[in-house]
This record gives sequence, structure tokens and C-alpha cells, in this order.
Amino acid sequence: MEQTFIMIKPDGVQRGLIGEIISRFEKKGFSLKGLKFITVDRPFAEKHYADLSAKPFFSGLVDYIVSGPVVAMIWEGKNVVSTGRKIIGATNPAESAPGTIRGDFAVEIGRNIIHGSDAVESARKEIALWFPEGPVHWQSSVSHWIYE
Ligand code: 3AN
Repeated sequence: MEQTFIMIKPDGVQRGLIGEIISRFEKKGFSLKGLKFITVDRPFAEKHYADLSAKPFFSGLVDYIVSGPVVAMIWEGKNVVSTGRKIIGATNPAESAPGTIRGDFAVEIGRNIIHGSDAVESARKEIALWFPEGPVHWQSSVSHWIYE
């Protein structure tokens, strides 16, 4: 079953959106397989965003991510990487549709509340970085009502 890495960024935490965001993934039918509430340091944030290191906003992005605690999660389910991105909405909140997390709660690209892996391969890398201990192994007892 596919897994993705989802992170509620410091603005999502400070604005009291943890419950709302987790609720959207839970209600969809995805399964929580890892959860931690942590503040990361600069080297760790730079590793997470290594692909963006040449971008002009990189240093500001790292400042933002290390500015307070984040909620790091592993979510599992059929097509969870691409569906998770749909639940989150477009990177720039000015373009994210109402009904998506960014469309409903964010205004600016540099404060867009949440991160979600953009591909199965990046999900694998991000889960390995944030959860070296691996996921929590459990199976929802209602999975037969979600998958035929
Ligand atoms: P996404 O988070 O939707 O995968 P990426 O990977 O292109 O988007 O960007 C990662 C993060 O970098 C975004 N979540 C956003 O916080 C920040 N970011 C992207 N583009 C910009 C920009 N033009 N200005 C400021 N921050 C940006």
C-alpha cells in the first residue's frame, strides 16, 4: 500500500489547524502510520528541502520551517501521494481551490501551512529522513469498508 509524508508546518501548528488537517486525511479513509511533533534544526530542514537549495527563497523557507514545532506524519492508502496533494491544494494558495487545505486556510506561498510529498519516490526518501525507525504497523478494523 502506498505511503506519503505529510508535514504540518509551523504556521499550521500556531494557527491551531492540526486537528482540522488530520481530520481531513482521516475522514477520507487514509491510515495514520506515523506521527511526531518536533522542532527541526537547520541542517535537517536543509536536507528535507535539498532539491530547492538553488532557489532564491531557500533560506527564508528554512527559517520558516525551523521557527517552531511541526507535525510530521506518514499516511497510507491507495494513491495517497497524488490524492494527498489534491487534499492539500496547489503550492500557491492564490491558486489552490476552495475545499483544499491551502485553498481554505492559506493566503501566501511562503506560509502555505502544509507539505506533502510530490511523488512516490520522494515520499520514500522523506519518510526515511523523518522516520528512520519506520512506520507504526497496524491495520484499521474498518479497512474492508474503504477498500473492496
Ligand atoms: P509543494 O510544497 O507544493 O510541493 P514546492 O516543493 O515547489 O511545493 O515548494 C516547497 C515549499 O517552498 C512550498 N511549500 C513553499 O513553502 C515554498 N515555496 C515554493 N515556492 C515559493 C516561492 N516562490 N516563494 C516562497 N516560498 C516558496
